[in-house]
Amino acid sequence: MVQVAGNAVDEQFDAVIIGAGFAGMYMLHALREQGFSARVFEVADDVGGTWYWNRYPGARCDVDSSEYSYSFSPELEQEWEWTERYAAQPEILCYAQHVADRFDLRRDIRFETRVLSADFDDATTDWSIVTRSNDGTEQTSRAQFMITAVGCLSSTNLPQFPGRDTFAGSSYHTGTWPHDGVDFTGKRVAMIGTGSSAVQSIPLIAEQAAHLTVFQRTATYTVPARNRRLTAEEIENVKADYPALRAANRQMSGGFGAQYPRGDISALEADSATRTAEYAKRWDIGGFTFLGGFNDLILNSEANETAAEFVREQIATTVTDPATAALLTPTHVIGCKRLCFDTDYYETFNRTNVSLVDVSQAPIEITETGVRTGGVDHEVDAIVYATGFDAMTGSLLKINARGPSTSLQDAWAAGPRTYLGLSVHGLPNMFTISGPGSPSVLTNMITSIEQHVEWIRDCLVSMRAQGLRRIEAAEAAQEAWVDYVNAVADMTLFPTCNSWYLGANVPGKTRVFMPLPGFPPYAEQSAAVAANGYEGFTLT
Ligand code: NA7
Repeated sequence: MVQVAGNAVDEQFDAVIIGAGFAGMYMLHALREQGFSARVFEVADDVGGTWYWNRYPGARCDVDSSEYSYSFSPELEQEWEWTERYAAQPEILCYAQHVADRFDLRRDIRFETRVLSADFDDATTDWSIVTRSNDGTEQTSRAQFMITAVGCLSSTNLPQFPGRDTFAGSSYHTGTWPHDGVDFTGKRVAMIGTGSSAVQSIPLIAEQAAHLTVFQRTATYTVPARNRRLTAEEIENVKADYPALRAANRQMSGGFGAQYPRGDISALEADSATRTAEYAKRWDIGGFTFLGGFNDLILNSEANETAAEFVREQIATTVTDPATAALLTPTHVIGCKRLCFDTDYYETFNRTNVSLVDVSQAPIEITETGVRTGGVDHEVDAIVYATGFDAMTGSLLKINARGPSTSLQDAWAAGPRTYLGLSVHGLPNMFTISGPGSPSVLTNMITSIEQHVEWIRDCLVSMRAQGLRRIEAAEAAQEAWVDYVNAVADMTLFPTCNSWYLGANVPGKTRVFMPLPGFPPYAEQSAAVAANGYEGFTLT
């Protein structure tokens, strides 16, 4: 027990890190390498973050496995062997566990421990962080810095459907799936939602269940994932020059995908036959590259419409029942909600044990026996909520962080405001890895995580070298940054539909476009801020 400024505290660190997913693990490693003491708090009983929680059938990354991995250790890159083009959840979790063991991270991670509140003490320039472990122990830790690594999609969104708690069968959320799996054999299953989690799990649940009823509010665009086993030659080629692949990816807007060709003309410059051939080629490659054929698909609605129309044609030719095909056909801008990748999603609606119900005009009610919508009762044995997350801000706000004169809740009452997506005015010595206002979810998350972790590490090293104790984003710099993020987002088609990027999926959440499009300019800007003596921050 240590006594600090009259408060009984259990532990004192240079930094407390919240979350032991990919961000928290690398942050811990990077700080330890520089001789800082750090403690990680993690709610789960193991590392992995997103990949610990999302264990629903078919859960898989939508970035190629060779790219969705750490680049900080060449040895790690060489020793780990991915088996599939898009790694499935168990393999990614295994990778996270391997990293934890390889770098001996677990000894500084306190698992099954939730942060209840965090208060910054301006007199000592320390955060005082109260945690509660699953065994009920409450503890206060103090640390000069608090670094959040809570993930962008970690706070589940479970809509308050009337009657939700009266359902007599089993209920699941894709984001908190049971660890020993669920057997739907012989069961009637309701699936609410048609985002990525639903698109990945629907084909597999349909194979098992007696009947699957999908409740759709908005039709989704999905492109074939074309997942497959990697060949020994592909693995060897990547490993032969990993640094080149990483460097090329850091020049890509999303921090990944350099291995696939990109188009550098407008979709409107190509004639119709050329455009269709380009989309067909990319449909066959599968994945995000579908939107990479032309340079304006996410900038120009007319150009975008040509890609959207191509997908609509695929739906029409794949789904045999015309009414179901029509219902599955999206009308919004393609890509403004995160594009989904599937294995047999549209094909699944040709099965006789699958039905689709439109809930766009008739909200859902849950009854004791199932789902009621539009005056019709659908009796089921199990309900799967694939209703997504309170993205980007949900888990941050749960920390209950309070600065000397404001709380994070108050500072973000009208939506998240940050400087560089890394720091919030009013909350000194707090850093937010992949926070709102940074490229985060519009990129390969690991590319963005590494860039943020290294920036924060370098900042702490620089402060230590200069004997500085306190860093806070200046209000004017933050205001200018928020304006900049909005201006960049407004140049794109991203803000045009009701996506979780905007917070539109959570009733009552303020609508603000949260991520910043474009990794390379962001990496340059944040490096320039550091090079200019942490311009826009007040250091004391
Ligand atoms: P998403 O993409 O947010 O999808 C959630 C789905 O749930 C989506 O189809 C929503 O319809 C639907 N939803 C949400 N609330 C309701 C209500 N109240 N009624 C009916 N339907 C509802 O979450 P995912 O878990 O699939 O994917 C999240 C990210 O994880 C994904 O983008 C990848 O990056 C990985 P809506 O479209 O809002 O009308």
